[in-house]
Amino acid sequence: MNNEFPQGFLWGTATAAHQVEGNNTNSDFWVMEHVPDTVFTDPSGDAIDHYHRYPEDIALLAGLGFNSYRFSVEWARVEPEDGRFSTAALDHYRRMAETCLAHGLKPVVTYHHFTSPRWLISQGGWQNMETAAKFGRYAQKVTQHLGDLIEAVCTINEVNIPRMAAMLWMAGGTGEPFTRQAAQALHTTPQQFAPFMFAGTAVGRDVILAAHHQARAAIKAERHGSQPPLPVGLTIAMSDMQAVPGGEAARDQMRWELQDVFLEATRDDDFVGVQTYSRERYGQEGPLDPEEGVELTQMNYEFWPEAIGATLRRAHALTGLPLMVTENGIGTTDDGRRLAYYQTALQNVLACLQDGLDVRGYFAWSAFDNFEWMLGYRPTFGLIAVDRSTQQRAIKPSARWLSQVVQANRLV
Ligand code: GCO
Repeated sequence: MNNEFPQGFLWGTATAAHQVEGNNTNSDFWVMEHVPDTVFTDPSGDAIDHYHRYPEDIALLAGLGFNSYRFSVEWARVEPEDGRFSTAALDHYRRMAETCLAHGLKPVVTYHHFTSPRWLISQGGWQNMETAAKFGRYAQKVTQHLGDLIEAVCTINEVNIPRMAAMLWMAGGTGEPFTRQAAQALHTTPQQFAPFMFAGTAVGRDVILAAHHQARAAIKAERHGSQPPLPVGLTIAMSDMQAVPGGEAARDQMRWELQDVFLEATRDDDFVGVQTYSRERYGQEGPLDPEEGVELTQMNYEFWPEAIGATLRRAHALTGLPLMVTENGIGTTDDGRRLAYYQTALQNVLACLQDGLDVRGYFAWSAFDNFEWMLGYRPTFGLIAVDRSTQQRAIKPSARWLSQVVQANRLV
């Protein structure tokens, strides 16, 4: 088997602003992390201070041979109040993109990665249709300010995750102390409480997809003329949804709700960002527990690196669009298992390429150990470890291995 990746293949790692920057105090998540009955294990705090340390961090990634970096712009910083834009914040992200380019990394930029400005939530957040136009306005500003430096835009990260959360894990009602406290702190009601992650209704889905479409139009309108077109897409959380015998109908129904509807909404996009970590099995009654005997990761997912092959094929079959693996990785303390995970995952990506799928790039989640949302700092997804007491970075062996693959542009 030919182990080569295509010329110009994008090799990168991914991060999200709130998970790495630190002190994202104007965001809804910051507020939710600090209410008395918070459901967050740790507050994000200084995170890994990427906001200030991005020059060294980007240099480190370049030193490993990557040719791209996927990072996100923080809406809560760029538009601290409704309609008030911060040039200083926009300049910060422009400097980040410039630093990437100076190091030979092509910036792939996400405009929304879970966090939103506080003011947006006080207005009904991701269940208010007006959010779509506000997101479009913000996307226009960001593109105006740094669009000339960007390789591709992911408008919204994991458009389907609120729906997944609502249908699979977050039963929590409006009466929960956390919801009451967070709603109050964000100047809204428990009934209208809709930070992105909590907008799991059908209305929330429609607002999110409308926001993507408005942003795409705004980005396309902003960068035109002599510049090459700027590819725009969204990203989707896709586990390999498998059925045990008899579970096909339950699986198909869930896959329609949680993946297919969103894949269909990418019509007219330039690419689809596929984000995969594991598989999920379905029986007649719905989702099943991990299979007996299959190794579990820190997230309690099955160690199942083959999943990326299945999800790329599914995204291809439903959309026919170019694809990018915008996230793939594993939370583990055993770096040898991380290396093994990437090895099998990349074999699967290669097999997809050999079958003619148009896969444009691969972004490992994540560059650094970072803030894993509700689970705090315990899960470690990074290729690079961070000692948060000193903010020292340490390259893990899995990163050295991936670095060889990236530099050879073939699986070694
Ligand atoms: C995601 C998230 C990341 C998570 C990662 C690991 O897009 O799902 O972007 O923020 O940290 O998935 O759970």
